[in-house]
Amino acid sequence: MIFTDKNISPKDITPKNVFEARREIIKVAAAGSFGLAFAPWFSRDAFGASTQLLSATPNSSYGKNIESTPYKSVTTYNNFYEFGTDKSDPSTYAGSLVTRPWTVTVEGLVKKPATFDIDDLLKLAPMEERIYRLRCVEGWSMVVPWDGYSLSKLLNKVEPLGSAKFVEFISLADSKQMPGVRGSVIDWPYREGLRLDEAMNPLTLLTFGLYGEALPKQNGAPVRIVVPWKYGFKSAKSIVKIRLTDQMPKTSWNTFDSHEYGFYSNVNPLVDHPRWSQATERRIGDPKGIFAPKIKTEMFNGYGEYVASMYAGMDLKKYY
Ligand SMILES: Nc1nc2c(c(=O)[nH]1)N[C@H]1C(S)=C(S)[C@@H](COP(=O)(O)O)O[C@H]1N2
Ligand SMILES: [Mo]
Repeated sequence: MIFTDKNISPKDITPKNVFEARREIIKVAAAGSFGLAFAPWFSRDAFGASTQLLSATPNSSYGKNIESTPYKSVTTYNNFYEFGTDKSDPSTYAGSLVTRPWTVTVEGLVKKPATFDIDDLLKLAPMEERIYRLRCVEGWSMVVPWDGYSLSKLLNKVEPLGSAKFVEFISLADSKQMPGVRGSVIDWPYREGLRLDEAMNPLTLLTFGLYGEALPKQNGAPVRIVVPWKYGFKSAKSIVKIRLTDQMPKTSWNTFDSHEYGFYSNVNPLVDHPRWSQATERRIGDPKGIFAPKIKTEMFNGYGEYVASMYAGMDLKKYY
């Protein structure tokens, strides 16, 4: 079925319907190719989102039988401190973010450092859609169909040197576009990091979209990282630089308070945040709101079978 903005409104339909309908649109618009497809007749106003559709092949290897969080919640309940600290600030203010032209520089301990134009980066590898849980350190979670490809595909292109041990991610910090950067909540630019093996793990997704369309600005357009077994703050948004290093990078949250935010920050119900428990979580977008049943948080956010071996022998209470 194909519909236009004339006969549908996001308020009338369930997110699942939107998802399925979009799949149909994507199939028609992209006819099996990967990369970007434009459907100019499909108004962005219909869903309050961009018209830039991504043709992504579903990869269900890492997420089965989980209901995605409604699109509206995913795009209106956000953490993106460059646009303010309230959950509604990013969707209210991120409109000022300019996402074209945009480049991502990959540098440091690599054989072939390079700067990629975002539209080339989109086409570097086939786009996949993976339904991942994202667990925020604050105690809420969501389930999102993310569109992208494994970060390893990009890292392999630049050929990491044997001396590279860590990967640093640096977000844009432009106070002209990002009102939050004028304040000093955290140390800008937003910086995150992973060990090289974590960055190369196939689960780590270089992410360009969600629900089959280019990332809304509030979710980190035009490109972000998604690391599903770690607390959400490890998944840096709107990145402009990726740097391979031999030293553990200083990250924004670890610099803010190293007792509260460790470098690893693997989701772990057994290691509490100094100020609150991490044993349970609340799924955002649940129609029962604050009365929704608490969900038990899983070790590695439920991705242990793919990632636990990377931490064999490590004391995860010490390396939180
Ligand atoms: N640049 C940047 N990236 C960021 C953040 C941020 O404030 N700035 N917040 C992080 C946090 S705490 C979370 S939980 C996720 C939220 O992603 P979402 O808004 O797409 O759900 O983004 C992470 N990436
Ligand atoms: Mo978070």
